[in-house]
Amino acid sequence: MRSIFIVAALIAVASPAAAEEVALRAVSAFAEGTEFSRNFERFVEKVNADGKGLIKINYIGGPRAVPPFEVGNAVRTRVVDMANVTGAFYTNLMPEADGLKLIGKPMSEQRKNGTWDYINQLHNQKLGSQYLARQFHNVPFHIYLNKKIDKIDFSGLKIRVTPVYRDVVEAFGGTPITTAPGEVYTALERGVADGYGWPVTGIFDLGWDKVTKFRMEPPFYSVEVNVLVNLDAWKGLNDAQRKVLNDATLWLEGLDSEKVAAIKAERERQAAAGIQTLDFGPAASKAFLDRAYEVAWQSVIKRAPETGPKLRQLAGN
Ligand code: 173
Repeated sequence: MRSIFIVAALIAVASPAAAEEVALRAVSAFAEGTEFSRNFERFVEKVNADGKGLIKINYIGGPRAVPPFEVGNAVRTRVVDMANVTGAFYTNLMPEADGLKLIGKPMSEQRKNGTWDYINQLHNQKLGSQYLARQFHNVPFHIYLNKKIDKIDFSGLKIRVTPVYRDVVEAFGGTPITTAPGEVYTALERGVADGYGWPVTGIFDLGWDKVTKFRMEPPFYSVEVNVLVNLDAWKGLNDAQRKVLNDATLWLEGLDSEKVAAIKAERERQAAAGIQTLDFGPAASKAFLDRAYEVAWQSVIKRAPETGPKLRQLAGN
């Protein structure tokens, strides 16, 4: 018994740095190793390398740990300290989060012009969290379909959605069905859904190319996948620990520049896999985009009448 105390005392004396290293538990709302977790996983590696002795992220993993639509609440209640999650998955706690997809300016600009600051305040207040990073501002969404349409009209079609696509699918006559990404394959395979919303990238990760016939043009909105840190956890860090996270954040946001080539490659890969594009020309595309932005802003402003207009003003569209 006595020897245990002696050993413990020796360890404490021998490695003071270890005692100061803070460990944060992190999850991703997207499956491990897939498109929208991968850059976050690179961020975790970087923080753990750069922050040695100061800060460490223990990455628990993807939706098997916490279901996607519960990740926001898990950060709020500090079930986890950090999460990689899209605002679309926590609109129940923060309706403004549905407006983040409508903000497509690079983060370097958003950090200068007050946009990041305002969105961070909203996260502080409503989600008890720090809005550390936002990724994929330059990656758009699409509607993918298994039934051919001859104009942009989803009448009679059941389309898998999250809050990202709900309003636009309804505005064009479709029937929205909400599911987590993990249920998309089965919904398509069984014909429960005739199509789905998803970014331009990532459909190969879970084998959806095998159950997808068409990708509709135009691309719309901006993907937003955020790194959130529970606010108490954030406040508990010292300056050096925060600097490791802030520096890694700027690096993570810079990875968006890789997406230009990735999107081009992905479109080619989809074509090679036999996925046909449905393109109704510039006039129909413009009408679709105008309506897509308008119905989405109206929906945000309706549910967040105090803050929604300010968000729209910052988005500038
Ligand atoms: O389609 C979705 O599940 C969704 O809303 C989303 C958001 C960001 C990245 C990928 C998917």
